[in-house]
Amino acid sequence: MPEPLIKQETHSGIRTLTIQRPEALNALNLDVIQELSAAVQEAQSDSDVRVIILTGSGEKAFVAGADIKEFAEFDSEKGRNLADHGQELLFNRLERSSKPVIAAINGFALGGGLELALACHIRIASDTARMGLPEVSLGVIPGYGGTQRLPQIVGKGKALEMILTARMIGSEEALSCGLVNQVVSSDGLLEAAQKMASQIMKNAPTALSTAIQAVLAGYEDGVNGFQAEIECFGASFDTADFREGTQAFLNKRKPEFSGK
Ligand code: DAK
Repeated sequence: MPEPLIKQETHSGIRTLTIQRPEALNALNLDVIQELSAAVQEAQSDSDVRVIILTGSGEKAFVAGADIKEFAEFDSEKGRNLADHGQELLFNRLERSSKPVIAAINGFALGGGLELALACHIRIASDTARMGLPEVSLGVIPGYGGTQRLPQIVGKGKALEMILTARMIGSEEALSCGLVNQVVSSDGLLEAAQKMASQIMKNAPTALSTAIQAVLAGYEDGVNGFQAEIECFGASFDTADFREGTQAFLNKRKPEFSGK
């Protein structure tokens, strides 16, 4: 049996997915995209999983981009179809995950690798991480949502600077422009991601997923985010988690959320 491309580990409600192609700096080929998509789907339907952490194997790279050897042969039709398919299969699925997803960026996050991290809800980087969208240096543009999600996160000006210069930035610059939420030392990266996951997990699962949905609604074409928030807010009152959260507060005890 060949080694799986995605290692899956679960501890205390946290599912860690590790991309394992260290010989190619965890570059995203179609097999990785498919396996990772299946692993994300599995984590969604596993009731033991509350938060997902995504990282890369080895100390050098989170993901050094789409696999250049693989996409070097593509023509315009294949490129367009794969962008469409890949975005739906993995990147949109990650972003729309009802369970919070944290990217633990342990090294290079370039091109499709940075786009993968951008599709996660929270990014924590090691102080050695290097991030960028170098696609234009290869004669293409970001094709897994980078031209859309990067400006949403860092603003149009910084995003255009990063995309047009193809320059890699370090963790501190990434922190200062809001690309990452936190920077920690390499050896403390997973621990920091787990700590953030544990803090998130104290909260009601139904409220977490509804909050993600409401935030994303504001970025959807033709959707009024404020109206979506009103709907999501109203729906929260019908959950067992809402009843448990408020009762626990009133009875001065810790809530035990069922996720229902
Ligand atoms: N693809 C394939 N192999 C890669 C790779 C990549 N993106 N990045 C690194 N590798 C491989 C190297 O070829 C090398 O393999 P061997 O030669 O040992 O067999 C091994 O990983 C170690 O890399 P280096 O020897 O280069 O390591 P260094 O420390 O010297 O340099 C580096 C590290 C990250 C600076 C360098 O490896 C590098 O510049 N890598 C490429 C970065 C890059 O340009 N990434 C691609 C960005 S473009 C699409 C949608 C989206 C995209 C494409 C298509 N469709 C929908 C169709 C996205 C495109 C991109 O991501």
